[in-house]
Amino acid sequence: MTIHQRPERPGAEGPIGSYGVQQTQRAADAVDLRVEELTRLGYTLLEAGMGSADLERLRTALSDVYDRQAASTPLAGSDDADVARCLLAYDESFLDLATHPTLIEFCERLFGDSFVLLQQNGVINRPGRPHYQLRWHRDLPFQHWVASKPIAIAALFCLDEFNARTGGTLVLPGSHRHEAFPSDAFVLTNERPMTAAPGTFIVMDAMTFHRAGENSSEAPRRGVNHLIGLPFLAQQIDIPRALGGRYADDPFLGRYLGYKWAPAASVDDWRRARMDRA
Ligand SMILES: O=C(O)CCC(=O)C(=O)O
Repeated sequence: MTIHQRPERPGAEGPIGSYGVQQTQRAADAVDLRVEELTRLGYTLLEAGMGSADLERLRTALSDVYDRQAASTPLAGSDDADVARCLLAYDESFLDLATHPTLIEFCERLFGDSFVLLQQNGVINRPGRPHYQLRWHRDLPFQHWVASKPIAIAALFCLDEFNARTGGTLVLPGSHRHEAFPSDAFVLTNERPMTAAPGTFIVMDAMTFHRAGENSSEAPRRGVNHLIGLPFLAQQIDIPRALGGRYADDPFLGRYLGYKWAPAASVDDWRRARMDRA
């Protein structure tokens, strides 16, 4: 995306009338427009174009992973109830989702070559059930500062229909640009419920305040959230370790899954890796 110096002549830019405008952001294609929405509003939508059989496979896989995790650490009644973590370490279909070409193209446009998967969580929003994610938060929680450029995004993949009845995500537009959480009156006036079909990524700047909506439908509303950011940010769960070294040698996955950014084991290792690259 480029900032374009606007010519003085009025009307030279086409149908959008303006005056006194000397700089204009250019969106050369649909991906640029999505990036612009993300940076200005704090959120955008990406269609993954996934078929119903693939969506159903992912729903079943999410349920299986959650049951396996709940069997090893009881989750009912805890803050982590109805959250399944590090899905791709349990089922390869979630690695396919985390590397979906539409999502990766968007990340490349936004971040350039270097970005890392920091978390991949399944979120099960059940009807009438409390959920930790029903409260407003940033996906980089406890942070009260703003960056001039996005440093991380949340890409929440909708496995079910997201709308006001099913407990679709609510966002506060522009909140990634302000340090403090807004007033109650601002929240009540400006919260925006996301409507999205299954197979859509709801992409937010990780500093945009958001929450899951209350699910008043009869069925669970499921999603898979991906936190993806610049490599100076730390993974919540050590993904290379959870994968047992798998994909480390793949040029893209070695970076995206975090192998490349792990702290060097020693000064010698760090120097050797640097020399190998030169
Ligand atoms: O499920 C949702 O609508 C929001 C999920 C969420 O807030 C999160 O995973 O951080």
